[in-house]
Formats: sequence, structure tokens, C-alpha cells
Amino acid sequence: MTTSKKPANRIWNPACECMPRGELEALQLKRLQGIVQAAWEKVGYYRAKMEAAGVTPTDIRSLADVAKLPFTTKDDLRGCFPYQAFAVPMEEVVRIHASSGTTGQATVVGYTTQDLDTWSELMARLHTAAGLTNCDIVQVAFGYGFFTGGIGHHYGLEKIGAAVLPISSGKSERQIQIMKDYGSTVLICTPSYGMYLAELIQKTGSASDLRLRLGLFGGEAWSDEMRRALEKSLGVFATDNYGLSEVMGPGVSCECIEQQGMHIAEDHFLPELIDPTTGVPVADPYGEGGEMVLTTLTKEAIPVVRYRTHDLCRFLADECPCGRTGRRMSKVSARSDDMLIIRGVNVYPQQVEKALLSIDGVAPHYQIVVSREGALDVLEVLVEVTEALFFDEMTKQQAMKNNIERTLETALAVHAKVRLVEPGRTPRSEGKAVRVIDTRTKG
Ligand code: DLL
Repeated sequence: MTTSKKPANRIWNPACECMPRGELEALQLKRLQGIVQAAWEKVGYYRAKMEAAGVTPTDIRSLADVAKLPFTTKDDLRGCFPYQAFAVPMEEVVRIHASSGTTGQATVVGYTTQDLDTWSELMARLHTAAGLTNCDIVQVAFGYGFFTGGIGHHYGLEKIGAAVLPISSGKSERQIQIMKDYGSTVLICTPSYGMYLAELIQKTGSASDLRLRLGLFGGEAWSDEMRRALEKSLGVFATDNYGLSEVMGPGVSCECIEQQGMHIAEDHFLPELIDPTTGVPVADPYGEGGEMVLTTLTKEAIPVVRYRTHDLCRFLADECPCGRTGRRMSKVSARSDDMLIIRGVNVYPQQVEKALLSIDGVAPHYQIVVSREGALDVLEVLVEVTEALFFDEMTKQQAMKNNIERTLETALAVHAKVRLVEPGRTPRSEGKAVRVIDTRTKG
């Protein structure tokens, strides 16, 4: 199998995607003023928040003035359950999605016909940026339903004229049969599900029967090391794409074939990077980076003003050779609320993944278990190793364990106990992976 499957550079909508920065920023300002006005007039929740902050729509005279507006949080949107954040009457709403609600009340999002048109357009841009064309047969293995991943991708693919296999997530053996029988050339899912499918494919030894050439992965954080593992095991060219249901779904930003950061659809979203602790815009978004805050510039059903995503990333400065002018964000390095504090040291699950996958013989499946022994936090990492190594002599296993512990300690600045486990021992996910089990009592 080859990983050198870099597709040709194509752009779906050059007029918008390659717009000169000056023109783009003028458009952003006009749209920002419009959306703030709409939020003020039509959504009681925003009106109250803006009044409390002493700001009115007329205060927005430049793009930097966005920082005068109050933030919106997931809890704020939950408080508007189900429809209080809607800015249009229900007869104009044609679709409703919702976040899973596993950690509390669901957040509900609505779309007008115009919103769905915009979304399909942004998805068509994303697919084209990743090298997908109307000749492709695309297996969408994201969940369909309230989750925005499946249906969001579906409509963009139809817009560019690709053939969609709307299989949804799960039924993993069948996914592989479908890939073979229908000659899927593109797989779209979370990176962790992609890895699980790759593992099943390898088990049945059937990778050579597949026609996969592209993998579009998103919906959760994943490292460049994971990209290499996916490209190698699936034989695809893998790109990242980012989004969140509160502001649209997938389609907020996407990598192009350069695989160097994700172009933000800045004609529809205004991005800011803030210090997650103070809430102040960071001084150097291209260096230190910060938490992504997004304002929707065109959404009709639910305008979202300064949504705190908790996603940590930075902006990338140089121009991209692909010709797009939309600013690029780096891969999301972590979610600020995923941070673990282990004996006073901040640890992000992504650091663990990056360190693990830099070691030969370690499979891209792991789990982090945090517990407390007496007053001490204990960080344990369950690491799957290859079958050969797992059944190898004790001395080899011990050397591997020591090597992983050393690598982790260097990366995390805190000791982690490593437990080598046999292949298949850590949980597999059909959607977003749950990497951390924290058994410490909170608060
Ligand atoms: O996950 C939307 C989506 C679907 C994006 C499919 C891409 C592909 P939510 O369920 O609302 O929406 O979850 C949003 O997922 O705040 C990030 O923390 C995380 N996330 C999404 N894409 C990425 C990515 C969808 N490419 C939350 N890298 C976001 C890192 C991501 N994290």
C-alpha cells in the first residue's frame, strides 16, 4: 500500500475561498454588524446579555470590536433549551440537530433553508479541498441523526456530485464488506473509528481488495502521528476537518491537500483566539495560540455570538500554496476542559497519544486511567502492543515498558505507570473515542 496519494489541488468556490484579505475583512465586518443586530432584535437571551455588558449593535464599528461582546457558552445554549436561542419563527426552521447531551441537557440547533444551502456549500468546499471529486464513491461512516457528522457530509457530497454510501456508523464488519462490494474510494468518519476499521481490515487480510484513496477524518482531536498510522494502514491520503454543532456542524474549517492546517471558512465564521483562563484575546495567535471562539456571520436560525469552543489551537501565518486566503488553524491540540491535573502538572490526552505513537511497536489504541491512591494522583496508561511483542519474552516486554515510561515522562513532565496490554484490550469506538477514565472524586 502507498501513502503517496496526494490528490490534485482543486477549489470549489475560488471567488469566496481565494478572496483578497481586504475584501474578506470588509465582508466580515458587514456580516458581523448584521448578525449582532439580528441577535439583539430577535433573541431575548442575547439582548439581555448585551445590555448587561453595556454594549449595543452600534458599538461594532470594526472587527476588533467583536471583543466588546459577551461570550456564549454551552451552558448558555443549554439554558435556551429547546428553542429560545432561535432567531426565526418555527415555520422558517427546516432542520433541527442536537448535541448528544451525554454530559447534560442537549443543545439544540436549527437551520433555515438558507442555512442548509450555506452548510452544503461549505461541505462542498471541504470535500473539494480534500481532493474528492464527482468520480468518488464515498462511504459516510459518521452517525446519521441528531449528530451533524453524517447528514452534514451527505449534502455536501451530493452537491459536488459524488456517489454517497450513507451507511452511518457501526456494523463494522459490514462496513468493510461494503467497501469491498461497492468499491468505496473515500472513507469519512472519526479518526478513532477509522483506526478501528483499519484494524479489522488487517485482521481479515483484505486491505489489497479495497479501492480507498482518501480518508476525511474529523469530529475529535487526533495527532499527526495518528494521521501517518491511518494513511499507512488504510492506504489513504488523510485530511482533517473541524466543526461543532453549535455553530453549524462540520464545515467550519478543513485541510487542503497540503495537510498543513485547516482553512477557516472566514466568510461565514469570525474566529478569535482567547486565553482560556482570562478570556482576553491572546497577543500572539500565531505563536502561543489559545481557545477558539467563533461567531457565526451568516446563520439565520441561530446566530451564535462569540461561542467558547474550549478547543485549543493556533493560527498559521504563512500563505498556503493552495491559493486559499482563509486563515488556517492548526490541528486542535486539546480541549481546555480535557486537561487533567496530575500531581499539579497539566496533562492533555493528546500529549499521551503523540508520545506513544512515536514509539515503534505501539498500536494506536490506548486508554488513560487516572485514580487516587491516598493523597496522590496516579496516572496509568494502558498501551496496546503488537501481538508478537505481547507474547514475547519478559525481558523484551520490560524493555518496551521502560522505554514507553521514559518517553511519556519526557513528554508529560510527570510519571505515568504503563501497562502493556494485548491487542484489542482497550475499548474501540464507532464515533468519538473516550480515552480517559478519571476515577478521582471531583470537587
Ligand atoms: O463533531 C461536528 C463534526 C462532525 C466535525 C464531523 C467534523 C466532522 P460536535 O459533536 O458538536 O460536532 O462536537 C464538536 O468536537 O468542539 C471539538 O472539540 C471536537 N472536534 C470536532 N472536529 C474536530 C477536529 C462535531 N477535526 C467538538 N479536531 C469540537 C479536533 C474536533 N477536535
